[in-house]
Amino acid sequence: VTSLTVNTRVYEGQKPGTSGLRKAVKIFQQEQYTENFVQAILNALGDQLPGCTLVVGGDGRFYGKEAVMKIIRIAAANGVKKLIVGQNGILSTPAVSTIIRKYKTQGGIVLTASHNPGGPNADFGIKFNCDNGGPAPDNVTNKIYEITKTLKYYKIAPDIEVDIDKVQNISIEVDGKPFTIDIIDSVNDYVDLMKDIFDFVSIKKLLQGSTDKPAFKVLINSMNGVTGPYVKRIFSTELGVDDKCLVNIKPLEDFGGLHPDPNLTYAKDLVNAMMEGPYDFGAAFDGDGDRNMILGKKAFFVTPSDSLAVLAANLKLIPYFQKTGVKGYARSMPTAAAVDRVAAKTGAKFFEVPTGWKYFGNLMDVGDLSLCGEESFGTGSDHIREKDGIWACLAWLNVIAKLGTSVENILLDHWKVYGRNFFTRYDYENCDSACADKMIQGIGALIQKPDFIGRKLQYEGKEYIVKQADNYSYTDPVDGSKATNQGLRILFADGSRIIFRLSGTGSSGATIRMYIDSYENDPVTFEKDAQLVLKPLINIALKISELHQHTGRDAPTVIT
Ligand code: VG1
Ligand code: CO
Repeated sequence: VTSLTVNTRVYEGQKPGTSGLRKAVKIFQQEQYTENFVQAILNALGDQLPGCTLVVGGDGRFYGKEAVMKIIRIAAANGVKKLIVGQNGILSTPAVSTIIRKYKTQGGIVLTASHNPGGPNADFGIKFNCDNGGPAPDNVTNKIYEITKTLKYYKIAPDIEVDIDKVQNISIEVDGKPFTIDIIDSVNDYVDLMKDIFDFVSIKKLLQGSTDKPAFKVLINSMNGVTGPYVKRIFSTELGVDDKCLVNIKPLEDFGGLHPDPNLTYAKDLVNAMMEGPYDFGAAFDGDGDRNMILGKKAFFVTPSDSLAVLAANLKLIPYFQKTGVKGYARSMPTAAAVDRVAAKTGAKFFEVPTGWKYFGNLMDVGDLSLCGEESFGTGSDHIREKDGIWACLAWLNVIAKLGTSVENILLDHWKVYGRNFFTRYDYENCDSACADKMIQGIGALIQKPDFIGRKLQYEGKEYIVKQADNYSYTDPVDGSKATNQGLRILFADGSRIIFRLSGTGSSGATIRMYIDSYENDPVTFEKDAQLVLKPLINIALKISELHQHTGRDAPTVIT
């Protein structure tokens, strides 16, 4: 086949956010909109583009297959040598990272808006991952964005037809040069990696039970997202779990109307089933499979920040880390500081980075970081360069198999040793952008006042003394790159924190995130409700931010 060069017009606003370009499907469907962004990604590859290999796949949401076909035709016309494409266009985000690393490709294109709803009236997204398997860092996404602002044409080979629902290897000639499309099974490489990392024999024993131990009952919910086929293969085929305990495991283009974000609000189904049912362990994953929520018996909730700390403290129970050793731990800035205490106690290296998985990559690449996480239900390790929902679930099961005790007891034991970081996040979704900006400016001005440091903030008899307040910025210790404007922080003398930032993953309006973190080491508090313990700080945060006055909101959309 031969390729064409097609004149195009510039679309504004093709600026990737925290994790790729996310917009309404309708926006991506505009003539040449998707083509432009894909061409910009390829142009940003520069010298690496001719003859390169890229991975392509996504979370199965609406418009995904169409986007895959566009990418195939555009990549072919741009001198890409080979594309590795997930069957049906399906690859979870962790699977893309796995495949990029395993086959040493120059990168991958992930078609997902992650936890955002899908369908013709919801969201779509395109994300580029680099040759280390991780989300493109700021310098790359900035370059892509700059290119979109002046793009004049894209190249395409419109006559390429291929059935991406069939595993097959196709070689054709494009403008006289060889071009290969390798449609692969979506789950094989990922499952192989998991079996290398974890002790499947012990996990299977735990889940099946034995003569002296009843089976440990799990309930896994894929929220109609991409993890379905992975869950089916790992939990049913490999570990022998009854299919009845694996729910919503068929990927649907609109996620069956669900908001595929595994938290207490949007994964209410799982929470209810855990409350009522006989299950010892529950897990849910987001649309593209990189997030996880872990619940114990009777829906005992493990906060992501605690999940990270518990895994950190028990990492050596997992075969992979017995081999590689534990190099260091990290968390994103708003994540509660529970893992910090594990790092301090074990003497491991510790890092705090801005929100977004791309900031962990360099530390992993130089061998300083083994395990990291975010409060937003993201947990992962240096086995790949993305957070990994199924990995986190298996890590928990591996730890439970070795400790031989319940999720709740693991947490209680952990708090006894380290104390407990109470944490909550309030999300105010879809606020008016101008109002949200004004609120952030207001807080920014307040915390800059010279007398703000040392100020005593009170609520119902509880008093917090401001120790430090700033707009968080980060310098990458590996390449020296700087990220500024990463969230407003108020740090108190007792270690408690209030943080405000605006989301970078929404597709309309502004989402305000308010994060509250407070440490307690008195065992009588450990089993208390976080909302109660944090009430004074929550109210202080609402008051000083004037959130209600700015947004008109009385209550958050989601509390986690
Ligand atoms: C959110 C989370 C962040 C996460 C990002 C991508 O970003 O807060 O921790 O890395 O989503 O997750 P923001 O900018 O909206 O706060 V995923 O699973 O949507 O790729
Ligand atoms: Co995700």
